[in-house]
Amino acid sequence: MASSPEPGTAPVDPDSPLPSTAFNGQSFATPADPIAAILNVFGHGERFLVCSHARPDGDAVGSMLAMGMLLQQLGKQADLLTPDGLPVVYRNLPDADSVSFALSARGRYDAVILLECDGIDRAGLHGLDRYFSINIDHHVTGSNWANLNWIDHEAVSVGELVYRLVQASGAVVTQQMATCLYTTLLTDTGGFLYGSLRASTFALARDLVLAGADPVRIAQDVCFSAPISKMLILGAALSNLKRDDRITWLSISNEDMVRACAADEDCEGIVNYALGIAGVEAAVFFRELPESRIRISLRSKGSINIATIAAQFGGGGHEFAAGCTLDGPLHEAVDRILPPIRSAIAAAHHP
Ligand SMILES: [Mn+2]
Repeated sequence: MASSPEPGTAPVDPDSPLPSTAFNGQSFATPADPIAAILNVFGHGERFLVCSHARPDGDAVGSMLAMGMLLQQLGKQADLLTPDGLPVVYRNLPDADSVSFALSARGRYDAVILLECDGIDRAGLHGLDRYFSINIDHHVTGSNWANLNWIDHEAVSVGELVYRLVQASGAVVTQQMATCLYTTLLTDTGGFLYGSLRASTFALARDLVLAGADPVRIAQDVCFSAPISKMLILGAALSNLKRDDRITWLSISNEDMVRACAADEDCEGIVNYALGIAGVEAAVFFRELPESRIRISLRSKGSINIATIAAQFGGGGHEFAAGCTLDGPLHEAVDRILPPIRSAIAAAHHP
């Protein structure tokens, strides 16, 4: 069950076992066969730590849980750790209550597995750099920062990569695992609407349903179980909707968040409402954080690569869905973000 958060920094703790020495000094970087390399590490270790990015989304939660189930089937110990609570819509997932909450990682592990993190800091956990690291990601802005890296931009979710590991390992795709992996597909494609959708995505969805995932039940849990605060914050955002030719943007202030008693997770997906307008090619959602920084979600319908724009501002993501964080105030963040989007759209139309 959830433990209370630990202090932000982990001093050297004499009671804390040493990090693993099993793979120290080895650097696999980008092996030709990353699946075999990862399974090899699994085979040589006993205890693994599984993490994803801070403020976990459906892909983060579903792939962590499925990875934990895989390791358990392989006879390993797997600890799942996140610095943030799970969004309420994912708390019904199988084994969701096995996820621990802390701000630092401690204990003896043979390796830490970081799912969809473009750097070790993205996990929001202190102490991870002590361990042998395995990076599994599908972002175009992903980089080979870990000891062992597996980045596949074509995977629709990191869950898809976990599924391939499960298959290669000979483990059984249980109903619980299928439910978690189907959730990663459903959420990272916005309900099979965008992302790297191809026939293989639907073949994978089919395999997962055959393995016991219930698509209607999962959709109800994930898509139709929002707290009222999410609708209140959506209303506030839509009341600020603005348009300039092919770009739309909307925003919420920290005051809006406080008034609606809204949580971070309530902001998920709001940007898609701005994108869903005829003639619009790119949409931006600006959210003022309590410390007055501005968190920005960027979406493209396909004519421009929005990840390169996010990367200009220190962010990242996918070609058509990305994010970054800028200094406030809000109007200055708007003034910085819109011009490169305008230029990219103009270039796409008059190359
Ligand atoms: Mn993902």
